[in-house]
Amino acid sequence: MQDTLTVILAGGRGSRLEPLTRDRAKPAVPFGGLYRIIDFALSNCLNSGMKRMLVLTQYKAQSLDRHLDVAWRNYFCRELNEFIDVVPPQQRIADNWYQGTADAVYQNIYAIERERPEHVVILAGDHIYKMNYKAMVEYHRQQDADITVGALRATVDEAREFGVMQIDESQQIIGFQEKPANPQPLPDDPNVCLASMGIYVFKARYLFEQLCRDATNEESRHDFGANIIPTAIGTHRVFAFPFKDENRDATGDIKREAYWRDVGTLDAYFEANMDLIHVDPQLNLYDQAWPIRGFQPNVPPPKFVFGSNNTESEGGEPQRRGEALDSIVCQGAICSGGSVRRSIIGPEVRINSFATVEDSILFEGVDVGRHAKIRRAIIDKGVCIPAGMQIGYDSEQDRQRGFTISPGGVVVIARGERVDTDPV
Ligand code: ADQ
Ligand code: ADP
Repeated sequence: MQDTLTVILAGGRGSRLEPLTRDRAKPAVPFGGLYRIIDFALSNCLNSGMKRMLVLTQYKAQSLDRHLDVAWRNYFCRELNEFIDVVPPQQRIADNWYQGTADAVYQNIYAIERERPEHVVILAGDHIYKMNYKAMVEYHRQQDADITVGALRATVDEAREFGVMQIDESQQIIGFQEKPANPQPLPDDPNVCLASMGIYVFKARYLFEQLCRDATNEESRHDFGANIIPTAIGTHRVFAFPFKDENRDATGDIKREAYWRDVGTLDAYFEANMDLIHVDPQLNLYDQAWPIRGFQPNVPPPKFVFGSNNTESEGGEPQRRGEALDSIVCQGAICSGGSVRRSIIGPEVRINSFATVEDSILFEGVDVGRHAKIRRAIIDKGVCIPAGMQIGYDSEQDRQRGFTISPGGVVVIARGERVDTDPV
């Protein structure tokens, strides 16, 4: 893969994930306790032997930047021509903010050309899936393709949010519409379309030519899905590569249903996290054959204690027990006399005596006070929940407190939000 350079688009705003994206880009949003969303694309790269990477950031990049630094830098050895370089917006050839995904790559064309790649892999940094990109690059070479587009099956409803393509019997793409109002289904199934995953392999020379041409086209939105791909259909060799899932079950077999998630909304994000705590989750994080790497903070192991200073009289209260069931609990967390069910507990969280946490996601450093009760909530980094407070039990009250409530009824408390004790 030495002649291949990978460009990861990590500038997406993720506005539908607000308030989790208030201070960070979507790829930097924590996932599954230990990970950030971008860790899936990066782990796929590492597992595929792709170790020459540019990460293009734009929107609120500091959190992402720090994460890449602490979690990823050490996997790359510059002396072996391996690197993960974060390219912040100020080093670019024009002053303006990126206009679209193709513009983001065009503005970094010198950084890409400098590496003299034969092929450029362009990935999105905000999807959760396991995939071997090496197979896609090999396919691209075999087909002598100018562009290869990652493709997955989507329902006609879902397809309105995607690029939709039509292929011939040799998998050459003969039609491509970006986010069509009436997606064209596959000939053999009226309910299913072939959707673009927004990941591409380009012949480098062809990419450079197209980006330069597109940059001077005033009609263009400078976007891969809207402009670059449709323009190439019919005149160049553009092929679809069917998504090849690397997600295995506990016995090591590839799962029957392919796993790929956008987690673009709070409810989709919540459900994808909750899947992880099922006995047999759709996404297997424990498969050594395709490891997903994240940031392992150097803090002590998680600890569960009955509750210190256990002298207070708590008449009529159930016994305090520090326990977690059907949950993921990260390093540095202490569950001291509180009870956790079906939840994801991030690093260095504190659950204090008599507190209960159910069906929730607690990010790093959240502190849950004594007797607090939390249900169906996502609580961002460092938020302190005062003693006795109930969250997720009365949505009107939660709204009045200034919390976000998703359409599916999940309460979301933003990073840095001060949660005051309710007035009596
Ligand atoms: P969208 O989902 O609309 O469509 P888009 O918003 O263009 O995706 O973002 C693609 C990727 O680029 C994301 O990873 C995002 O974070 C990143 N990004 C967006 N703007 C950026 C910028 N200015 N700078 C850096 N990074 C940026 C695309 C395709 C569809 C395809 C779907 C699949 O256009 O054809 O079906 O992805 O999700
Ligand atoms: P976020 O709210 O997304 O966690 P941060 O910038 O606080 O944003 O953290 C991003 C990443 O940087 C995380 O992996 C975090 O552990 C790490 N990090 C946070 N603070 C520091 C620090 N002082 N030094 C080094 N790394 C840090």
